[in-house]
Amino acid sequence: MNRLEPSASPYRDKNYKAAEHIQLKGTIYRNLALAAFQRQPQMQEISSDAGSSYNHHFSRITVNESRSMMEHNLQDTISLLTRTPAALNALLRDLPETWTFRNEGENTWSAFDVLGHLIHGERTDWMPRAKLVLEFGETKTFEPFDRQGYIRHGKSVGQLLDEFASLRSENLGELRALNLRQEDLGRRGRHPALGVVTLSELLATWAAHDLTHLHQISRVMAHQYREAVGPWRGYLGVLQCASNSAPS
Ligand code: NI
Repeated sequence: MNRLEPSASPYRDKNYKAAEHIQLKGTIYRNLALAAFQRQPQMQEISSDAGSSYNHHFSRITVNESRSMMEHNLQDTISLLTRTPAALNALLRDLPETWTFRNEGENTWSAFDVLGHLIHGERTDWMPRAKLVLEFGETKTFEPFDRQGYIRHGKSVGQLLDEFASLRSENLGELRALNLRQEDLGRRGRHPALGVVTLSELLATWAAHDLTHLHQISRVMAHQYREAVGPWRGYLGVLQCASNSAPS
């Protein structure tokens, strides 16, 4: 890897990055729950300022907040998932290949490779797994996801953007058609490496996975100008950032 980040970074180790990618899937739901808790300062004020007579009121708000958090999660997930193809399209279509086909060194991905990976996820990961959870629960283990499982030769960035947008639109149509209820989101499935996971966790991970790779694309593209920026390199966080998905 010809990365120019500080050499002591543990993220340079391929296995570490792979472990981190897997870990994301297990921790994202808990992180979302924590974020939801952190955006409840009003509740804490009500509780501490108004005294114990408001305890009942406080717990009622907590329950309501918890319910709306779950409902909003799915809506928020769909909102994000809907926008990713347009975001990538705006950034990458017709961009010079300097930006889209260069990577960070041997065995790393270009923006083009990331698009291929996202397409593969639409085909084999998210909705197929969601349907497996709903149909078989924990009794049927997900097929392992091949992170390199995409064919890139002979296609243009524009073709991959079109393919991704089309697949995402189909998948979101299927997701909406499922009319998932609260109890459905708690249904459990079995991941080949992580063990038992919920449908809610799977869907939240779908959205966070988009963001992970948007982050990665930004980093890979900025890497192309690591020398061109001269002394400003130290000011640019994206050139110091090493955390991202595993390339393998
Ligand atoms: Ni990924």
